[in-house]
Amino acid sequence: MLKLSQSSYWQELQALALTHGETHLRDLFAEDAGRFQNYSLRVQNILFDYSKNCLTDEVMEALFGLAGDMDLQGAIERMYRGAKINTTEGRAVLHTALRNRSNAPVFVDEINVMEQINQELANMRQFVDKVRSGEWLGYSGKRITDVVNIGIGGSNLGPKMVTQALSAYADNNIRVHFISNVDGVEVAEVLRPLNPEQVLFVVASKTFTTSETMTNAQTARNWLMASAFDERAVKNHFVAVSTNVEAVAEFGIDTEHMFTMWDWVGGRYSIWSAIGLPIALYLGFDQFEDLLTGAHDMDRHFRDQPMASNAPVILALVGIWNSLLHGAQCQVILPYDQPLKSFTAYIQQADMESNGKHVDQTGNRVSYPTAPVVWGQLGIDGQHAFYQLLHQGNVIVPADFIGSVESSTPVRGHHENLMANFFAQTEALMNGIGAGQVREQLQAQGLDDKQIEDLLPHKVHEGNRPSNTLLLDRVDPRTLGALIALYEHKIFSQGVIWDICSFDQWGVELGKTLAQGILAEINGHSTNAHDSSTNGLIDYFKSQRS
Ligand code: G6Q
Repeated sequence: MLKLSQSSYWQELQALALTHGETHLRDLFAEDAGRFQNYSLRVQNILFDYSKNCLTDEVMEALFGLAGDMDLQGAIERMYRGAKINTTEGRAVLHTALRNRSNAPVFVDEINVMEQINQELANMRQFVDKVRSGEWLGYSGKRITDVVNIGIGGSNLGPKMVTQALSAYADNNIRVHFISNVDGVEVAEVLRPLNPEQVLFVVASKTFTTSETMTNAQTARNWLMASAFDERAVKNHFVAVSTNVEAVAEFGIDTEHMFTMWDWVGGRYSIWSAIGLPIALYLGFDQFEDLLTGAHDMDRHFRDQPMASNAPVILALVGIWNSLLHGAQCQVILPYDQPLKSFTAYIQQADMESNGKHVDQTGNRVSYPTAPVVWGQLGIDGQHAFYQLLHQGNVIVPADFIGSVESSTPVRGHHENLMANFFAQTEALMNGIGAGQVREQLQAQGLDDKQIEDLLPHKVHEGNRPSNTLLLDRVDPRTLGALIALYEHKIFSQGVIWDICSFDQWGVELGKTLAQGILAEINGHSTNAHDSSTNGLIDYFKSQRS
């Protein structure tokens, strides 16, 4: 396989980026009445419009050529077939198998993992049905009303995002809560209003060593004991999701009440495993399966569609093109759908933890930007905050706009208002407002020539700011599954093209290790083993505590 810099398409794209430096999106739309049709496609209840990016057929051809040179198709096959593509950890990467509704065998080290996956799904269903039907009881014989997930990062963001996104599909049988922060404020806030007799804790940690999660789990256990005064109550109120049987048993959770995952499930891709248990408890297992089905539909699309009609591949290539053309190192994700309020945070982890790497697969420093800084929040709130920079700032930030044709909770007049803003923003970013138009507006307001010339540069919007639009039929389990998988495969495709290992996270591990050492110093003797700033800060913190 070629190195990226050896690909003639990569060189061609760099040349095209120079040629297109002056091209305005407005002109591309004026030249081609079919631009929307040509640069949009519909996949699994999602309309994907990428026409508001400064692309031409020539650029697209070169991008597809680049993906070919980097053997994207081969890499897709290797992932789906269970090859150990997480090279620095020697692991397969099989979130696609977790939602493989076709049940076609997938082998890792000659073992068909579909058997283990199906067994675990069956365990989950049985447990979920017991809890939701009221058969599973708390220590005092009362049914479970509240599930509290204790986990962080990949063991928190997904279940939290999905349960928020699909709350319209919940039957209020069970409420869900999330504790991730080791800041005691969170555990106190979540637990204070709850009744320990009716709470089920899901301690979610692949390693079962993450200090934030273990600290919170221990506090939750103490909280339960303060009510139950009986160690046996742990059995009724704690289940675990982990790969670490010994640590789960040591914590005191009955390993019969442990759900497993495997080393080929990365934390940020684990929502499809038993890490998704809070989703299933909240919505019921059938709806969790719909989520899996939606993702599987997207998996089939990604594996089978030619590049020219392959949504995740195109989304990835558009991102790469924008980083070349505009030097864009940011990507803003703007949902116009209240249920998707945590979607950006979820994709932020998936993207930045996967592709935030500066060396290629062989360990050499790369000469091109890799993962962008992914940020954003609900678009409608952002409009009244940071959109100023998107429209007129001195930096180009490619934007993904995500909205729905139907609201999951229709309230008369609201959705139309929301979506009017949605369409207006992508148009404004693309078109801008030229000097001529601004001058006319100011003249119509009766300003004199001097006033107009003074104001003009401030009111001109250059436009030509790229965006993608993803218009869902509605946020439902199946469509949400497909949307998440779309982004997962985008991230994968970019990682392959940038020739980086997308599935390790050594930067996360570093923080975990360092904090452990410092915690010992906070609780015991300072070692002064750090730089003067870190030593000084630790000493100051200790000396100022009452
Ligand atoms: C995800 C990351 C990270 C991880 C958390 C929690 O890909 O590795 O976000 O999920 O650090 O780890 P545990 O599940 O092991 O507690």
